[in-house]
Amino acid sequence: MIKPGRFIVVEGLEGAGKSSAIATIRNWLQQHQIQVVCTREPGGTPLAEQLRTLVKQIDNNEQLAPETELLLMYAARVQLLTNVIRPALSRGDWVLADRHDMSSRAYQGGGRQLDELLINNLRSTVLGNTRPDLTLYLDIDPAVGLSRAAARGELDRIEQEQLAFFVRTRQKYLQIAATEPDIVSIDASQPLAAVQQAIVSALNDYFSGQADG
Ligand code: T5A
Repeated sequence: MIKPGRFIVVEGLEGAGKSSAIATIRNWLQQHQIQVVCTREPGGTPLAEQLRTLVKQIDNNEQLAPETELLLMYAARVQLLTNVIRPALSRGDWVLADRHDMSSRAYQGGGRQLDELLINNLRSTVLGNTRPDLTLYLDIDPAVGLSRAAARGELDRIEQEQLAFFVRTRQKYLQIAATEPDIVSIDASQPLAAVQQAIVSALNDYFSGQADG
C-alpha cells in the first residue's frame, strides 16, 4: 500500500529565512529516507514560473491591479496543484512548499486588504480538499526581514511596497496562525541555529511515528 504523502509548507515575510528552513526540512526528510518534491509559489511549473515573473517584475507603464495580482497567484497555484502537488501526494511522496495559500491570505487579504469573500471563494475552488498537513510560519518583524532581503540585492515589485503593507501582511499571518491548529509559529528573529532547532522540534512533534512508519 502506498504510504500517504504529507504536505509541508513554509511561510513568512521576505527575509524570514524560508530558504534556510527548506534546507533544514530537506535534511530532516533525508534522514528519514523520505522522497520529497520541493515547490515554490508563485511558480513551480513552466507556466506558473512565467506568472511569477509577471507578478515580481516592475512595469512602469502599467500598474498591476490588486485583484489581478490575486488572480495570478491563484492561476499559478492551480497549475502547481494539478501538475505537481496532487500527483506527488498520490504517489506517496512528500511535498515541501516554499509558500502556498497562506501567502495569498496574508499578502492579498492583509497587505492589499482585498475582500475576504473573494479570497475564500477562490480558495475553495482552487484548493478543493488538498490542504497542508503542517505549515511552519516564520514570524519576523517586517523591518528586519526587509533589511535582510535588501542586503541580498535588488528588491522586486512587492518588496518595494511601503512598510505599512508588510505590517498588515504580518498581522494577517499572525491572526491566521493563532486560529488554525496545523500552523506552528516560529520566532525567526532568533539566531539561525535556534530557528533550525525549533523547526526540527516541530517536525518531530508533528510527524513522530508517521515519518518512518
Ligand atoms: N506572494 C506570494 C504573494 O503576494 N501572494 C502569494 O500568494 C504568494 C505565493 C514571492 C513574492 O510573492 C508574494 C510574496 C513575495 O513578495 P519569493 O522570492 O518567493 O517572492 O519570496 P521572498 O519572501 O521574497 O523570498 P526571500 O528569499 O526574500 O525570503 P526567505 O527565503 O524567507 O529568505 P532567505 O532564507 O533567503 O533569507 C534572507 C537572508 O536572511 C538571512 C539569510 O542568510 C539570507 O541572507 N537569514 C538570517 N539572518 C540572521 N538570522 C537568521 N535567523 C536568518 N535566517 C535567514
